[in-house]
Amino acid sequence: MTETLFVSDVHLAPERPALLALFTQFLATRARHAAQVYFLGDLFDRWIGDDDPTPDYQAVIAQLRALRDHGTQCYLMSGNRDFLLGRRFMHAAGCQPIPDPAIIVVAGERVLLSHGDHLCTDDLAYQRFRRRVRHPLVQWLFLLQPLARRQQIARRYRQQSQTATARKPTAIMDVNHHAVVAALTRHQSLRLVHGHTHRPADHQLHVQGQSAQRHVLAAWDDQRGEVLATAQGNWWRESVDAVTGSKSAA
Ligand code: LP5
Ligand code: MN
Repeated sequence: MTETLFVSDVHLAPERPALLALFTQFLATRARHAAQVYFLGDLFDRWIGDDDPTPDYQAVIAQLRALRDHGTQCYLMSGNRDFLLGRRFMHAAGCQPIPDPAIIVVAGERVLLSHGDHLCTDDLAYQRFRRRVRHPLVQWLFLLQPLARRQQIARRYRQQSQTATARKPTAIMDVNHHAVVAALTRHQSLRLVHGHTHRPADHQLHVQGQSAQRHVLAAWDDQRGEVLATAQGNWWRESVDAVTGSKSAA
């Protein structure tokens, strides 16, 4: 049976050893039984450039590479915290980069993949911030800075973001329904898989008179992660934890 897994918002960071261990275990065990794994953004809590020599990051790169060498194809989309993942990382980790959004065909069905942040169109302050940091010139200037300076800026952005999100109404930090319907319509798809909002759920909706699904992936924490899995047209969620894994229907 050919299985495809979807993972998002792991938020790996050197200061989170338990999470690194959980993810390492996932790559070495469950992920190896899948034909493909799609990482849909924010695999890292922050990414300041592929030249970062942090040993924990180098270990993750080696583990991703080992998964690929074992025969599992890894596809990687970047998110709002790790959008600076570049070609050097992808090559070293044996991951194939995919754009946001991306269309894949699974069991004959067109499935739309996205991190999800660009669908949060009601969060105007974030969309302004996003346009600024995604500008190639801004990124080029950032990458010219020494590593220590980049660490400092990234930490400051994360702090600013935590302060800003604590103050924002929760409704504006979710995806906008019209943006979701427009994206599915544009890409002629009836199934969307995304992360970012940290509100795991399986939503039913209607797109041009047809029934559609929106699967929201969960963020990982130190004790537990979650993957969405599909095989032969069936979709389900699996828990990833340090002791055992359990299944529930999507
Ligand atoms: O990720 P999450 O869920 O916490 O919040 C997001 C939005 N926040 C972000 C910011 C990231 O967390 C920080 C990314 C660090 C990346 C490291 C590389 C640095 C590269 C630099 C440039 C090339 O994406 C948050 C959304 C939320 O999702 C829900 O959708 O609301 O958006 C914000 O919080 C943005 C604020 O609304 C506006 C922020 C203004 C920041 C001003 C920065 C000043 C600091 C100056 C430092 C030099
Ligand atoms: Mn995100």
